[in-house]
Amino acid sequence: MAKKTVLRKPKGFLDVYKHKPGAEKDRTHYCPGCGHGILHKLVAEALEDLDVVDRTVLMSPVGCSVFAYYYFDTGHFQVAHGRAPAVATAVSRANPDAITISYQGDGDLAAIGGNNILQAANRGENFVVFFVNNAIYGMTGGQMAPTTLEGQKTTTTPYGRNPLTDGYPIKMCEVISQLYAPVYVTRTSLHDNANVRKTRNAVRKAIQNVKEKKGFSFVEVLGMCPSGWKMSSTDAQRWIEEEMIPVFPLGVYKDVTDEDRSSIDRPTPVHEVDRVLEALDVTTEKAELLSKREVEPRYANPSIRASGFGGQGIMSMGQAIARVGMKYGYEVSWLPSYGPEMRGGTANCSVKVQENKIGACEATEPTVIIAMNRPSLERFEKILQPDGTIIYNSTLIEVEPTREDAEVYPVPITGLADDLGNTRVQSMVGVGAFAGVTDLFDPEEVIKLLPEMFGSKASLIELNEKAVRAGYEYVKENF
Ligand SMILES: Cc1ncc(C[n+]2csc(CCOP(=O)(O)OP(=O)(O)O)c2C)c(N)n1
Repeated sequence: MAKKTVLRKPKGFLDVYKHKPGAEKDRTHYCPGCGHGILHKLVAEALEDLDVVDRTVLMSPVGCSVFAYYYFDTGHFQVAHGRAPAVATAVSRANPDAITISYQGDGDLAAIGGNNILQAANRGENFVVFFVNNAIYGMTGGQMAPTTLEGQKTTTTPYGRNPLTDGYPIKMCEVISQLYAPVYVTRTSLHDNANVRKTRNAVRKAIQNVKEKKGFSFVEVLGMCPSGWKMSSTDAQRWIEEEMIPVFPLGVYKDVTDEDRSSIDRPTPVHEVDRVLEALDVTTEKAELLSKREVEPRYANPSIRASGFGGQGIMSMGQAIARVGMKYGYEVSWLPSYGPEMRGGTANCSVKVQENKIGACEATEPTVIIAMNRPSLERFEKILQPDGTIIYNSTLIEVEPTREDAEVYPVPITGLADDLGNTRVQSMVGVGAFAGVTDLFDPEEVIKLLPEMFGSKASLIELNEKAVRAGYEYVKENF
C-alpha cells in the first residue's frame, strides 16, 4: 500500500491564530518570503517531535516576531525590547524543567539587548536563543541594525553603511563562541532547501540541549526580509547567498555538548536564596503559620484587582492582603501597576492568595475586584471572572455595577474612614471589608501586621486598627 502523507500543521502551533477577539486567522502576519515564518515552522515541528510543547515557554520579542504568542501553542512572555535573555533567565531558573526559548531579531539582540545576550550567554543559562539575522530592523521599516552589511542601504544609511561612521557588522556567533559557558553556537541560513534542512537540525539539537539541561545554545539564522530589503523573494534568497554569507559564514562555531560540565550544575533557585541569606548572616524568622480557615469555594484562591485613584492607599491595601495571606501559609503575590497616571484615573494592583504556586502575578481575570472610585469599577468589572465578586466604595461611586452575574457589596469605604476622623485610613477599611466578604482571614491578624506596615507610630496604628474593624463589621452587619 502506498504510504500516506498527511499534511498538517505541527502541534507546536495553535489550531487558529487569534490575533484579536473575533479575528481568527489561519495564517501569520509575516510578509511573503519572510524568514520568520520558516523558522517558526521548524521550531513548532521540533517541539512536537521532541515532545516538549507542553513545557515550552517562549519569549516573544519586540520586532517582527512580536506576535509569536499568537502562533505557538506554548507558554509565553511578551518581553521588552532586547530583554528576552533576562526574562528567559528568570523562567529557566524558576522552572528548570521548562524548555525556555528566547526568539530574537538582530536589532533586538545585538543593539538594544546587546549586553543582555552577552551576560546570559556568559552565565551559561539553560535556554536556547533563536536569533534571526535579517541585517535590518524589519518591523520599524528597515533601519540599520548592528548586522547591516558594509555599504548596505537602509532607511538610516541611505548612502550605504559606512564603517567609519556606522561601525562594522557585528558577528554574534563569533562573539558568543569566544565565551566559555555556551555549549552550542551555530549559524545557518534559510535561503534554500538544503540550508533549511541544516537549520532544522540545528533547531532540534539546540532544543534537545535545553531538554538535557546542557546550558546555553545559540542558533543564528540568516533570514530573508524581502519587504525591508525591497526585493522579490527570489532576489532576497540570492542576496543572502551572495552578500550575507561571505560576511556571516555558516557553520558550527562551538559545540561542547559532549563535554562533561557537570561541575557547573546550576543550583536550584531555592538553594541559592538560602545560600545568599546564610552568607549575609541574615536570620529569617519563618512566617508564623496560622491554620487555614474554612472558606466558601467562590472565595478560595482569590485573584484580586484592587483599584482607585492615586493617594487612596491601593498599594497598601493589596500588600496587607498579601502579607496576611502569607501568615496563613498561602502562596501570595502582589503586583503594582504604576501606569501613566491621570487625575481621576486608576492606580491598581493585582494580588493573589492561593493554595498552589502562582504562575503569573497579574490578575488578568480577577475573581474579586475592590473598586475605590468610579473609573476603577468601570474598567475592572469588564475583566471580572463570571460570577465574581465586586466590593465597591459606595461613598464615591454613585452608579451600580453593570455586571449582573457578580455578587456585589457596596461599602461606604471612604465614609467609614471619614467617620474615624481620617480619610487616609480608607485602604484599611477596604482590607477589613474584604475580610468580611471572603472570610479568608481573621481581621485581627491584619491588625497584628500594622506595626510592621506603618512603623511604630501608636496613633496611626490605632486609627488603622479601627479602620480594619470598621470595614469588617460593616460587611458583617449589612450583608
Ligand atoms: C524600547 C524600544 N525601543 C524601540 C522600539 C521600536 N522598535 C520596534 S521593533 C524595532 C526593531 C526590531 O528589529 P529586529 O530586532 O531586527 O527584528 P525584525 O523586526 O527585523 O524581525 C524597534 C527599534 C521599541 N518598540 N521599544
